[in-house]
Amino acid sequence: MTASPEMAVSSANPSLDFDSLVLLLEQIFVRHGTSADVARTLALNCAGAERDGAHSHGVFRIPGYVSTLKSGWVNGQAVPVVEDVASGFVRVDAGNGFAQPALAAARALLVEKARSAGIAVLAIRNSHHFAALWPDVEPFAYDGLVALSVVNSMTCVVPHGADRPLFGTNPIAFAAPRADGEPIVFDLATSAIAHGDVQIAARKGERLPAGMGVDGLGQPTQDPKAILEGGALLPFGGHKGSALSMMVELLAAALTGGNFSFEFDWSNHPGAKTPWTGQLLIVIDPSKAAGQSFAERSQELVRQMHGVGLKRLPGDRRHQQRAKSAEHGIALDAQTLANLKELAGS
Ligand code: NDP
Ligand code: PYC
Repeated sequence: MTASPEMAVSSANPSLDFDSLVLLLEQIFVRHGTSADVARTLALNCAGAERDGAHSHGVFRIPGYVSTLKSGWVNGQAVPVVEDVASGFVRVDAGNGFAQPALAAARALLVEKARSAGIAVLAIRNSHHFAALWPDVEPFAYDGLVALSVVNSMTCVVPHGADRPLFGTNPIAFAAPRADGEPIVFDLATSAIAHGDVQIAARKGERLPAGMGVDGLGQPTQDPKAILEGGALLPFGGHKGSALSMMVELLAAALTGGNFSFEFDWSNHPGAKTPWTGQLLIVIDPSKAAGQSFAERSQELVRQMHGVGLKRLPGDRRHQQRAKSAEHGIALDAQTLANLKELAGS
């Protein structure tokens, strides 16, 4: 990485190439107390989200990472401890650090096990996940593997039929290879809307669509501020999304040894924003399956979906945005860029 952020910026219409944005974000993380390895992993994740237009988990999150590190809530220097516990099971204690470095530390062992046993589980605990989930699964599909991941977050979602929040926004991400084209990837919160998107709507002064959340009195509201200030979110799809959110709590917390979304208390750490929970990944080697290659079968499914009129697959928007960012740079508004540089001390 040789580019300096300044060199890549045009002040009239600021945009950065990917490497320059990664470098700038690494500087911010290191300046606020992470190790160089953790900084690199988080910077790649966050810059990748911004590049792909996944704005709710791109540079918008940087002030939250910084205030969390300053609060002492998370250990930015943590070194994950990887345990090989069974032929198809790997455990990682993230040491109150971030989940992505824990995944990076266990990845080679996880892939080795998935390729030999056909399937392998990675259970990460004592970890903080403040990012989009697709970056955790998509690389497996580029390697010809199928991957599923779940992570729980912080209490802000009312289970269907309940009257107070308990679940987190609890996303599920899935990635599968296909023969011609980008892997099939989806990544969705099990809440009707991600907490990050509620914050973005509140900042922009926009109202939300109906059915996303309730105010502090439990009444339906389309005002994002009412949801953020004492209100709560609803699961997507009523009882169905609620069941999936419950499953995420079980897999990401109960199965890993991590906290449920309601189990941690960050009130003594003002500025803390990163949920201290757990994450589960399941990786399958589809070459063990019967019949035609999995990638050919998934290509056939896509072909049939397009044949019945489907224009957009999950992931298509991100990949289109990724191509645009490669051509024109990653667009940032001038104030955002100035704020990032200030945080980087540059
Ligand atoms: P969206 O509702 O924006 O998108 C969900 C999925 O559906 C994406 O894969 C998206 O693909 C796809 N999609 C959206 N619209 C269409 C369409 N019209 N046709 C076909 N596919 C479509 O995501 P969410 O708001 O639910 O989640 C946003 C992010 O927040 C996720 O990355 C999630 O991981 C993250 N998150 C993280 C949490 C954490 O604890 N770390 C907690 C909660 C959320 P595409 O990307 O191509 O648009
Ligand atoms: O957007 O819901 C969210 C979220 C929670 C934790 C990180 N992102």
